[in-house]
Amino acid sequence: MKAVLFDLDGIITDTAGYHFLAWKTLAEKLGIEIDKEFNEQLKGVSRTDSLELILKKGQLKNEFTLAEKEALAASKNEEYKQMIEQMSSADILPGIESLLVDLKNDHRLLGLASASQNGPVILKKLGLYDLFDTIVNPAELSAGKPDPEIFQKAAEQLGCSVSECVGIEDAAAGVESINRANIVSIAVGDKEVLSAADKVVIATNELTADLIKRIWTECHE
Ligand code: G16
Ligand code: MG
Repeated sequence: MKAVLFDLDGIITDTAGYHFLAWKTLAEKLGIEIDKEFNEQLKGVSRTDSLELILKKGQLKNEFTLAEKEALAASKNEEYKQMIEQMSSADILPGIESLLVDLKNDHRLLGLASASQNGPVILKKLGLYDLFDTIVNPAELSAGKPDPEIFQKAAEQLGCSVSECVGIEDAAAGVESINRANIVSIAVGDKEVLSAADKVVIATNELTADLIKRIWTECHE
């Protein structure tokens, strides 16, 4: 195992709550109501695709031009950026900082495979930016998760083959993306929702360098 590829939201930090509040503000302005249950569909989904899902929910899918949709997505992002402004290392999910340090000390490469264009800013706020060897720019992808492209690209940017990597995700679409890239997948969350993963743990503090290496080895035996 040469590299570990991380999702951001739900694995390194919990930005889902901020995304939800920012989308809710926008949706309300459009007369659309969204709740936490609907928000589950937006996890791991790109900004543009999230807006499409919200407009579809309000039956407003064909009511806006491309330019108007871009303006709506930009206004959500402005609100979101204000919310993440106060993030700090206190917002790192349990066990993640020591995991990243352990993996680095063990000479493993670390990659970020997040759909978020705010990924680099958030890693800097958390004080984790320097630990990462590469960050995929989601704006350069032709397709988002569940397409395998983002995880394939992360491996490629690190100079690794997919068989040398493990991918870590909290969303079903993300696990599908890892699996379709032929990368060993570890998921954090609900065992039923994430059953497609090679291994599911309940919380981030269960992720250790030893566990990740063991799962990779088992999958390559
Ligand atoms: C995250 C979130 C999604 C969000 C997406 C794009 O994905 O889970 O809800 O829509 O990033 O974020 P932004 O608007 O900041 O570009 P991930 O892949 O980190 O779980
Ligand atoms: Mg996620």
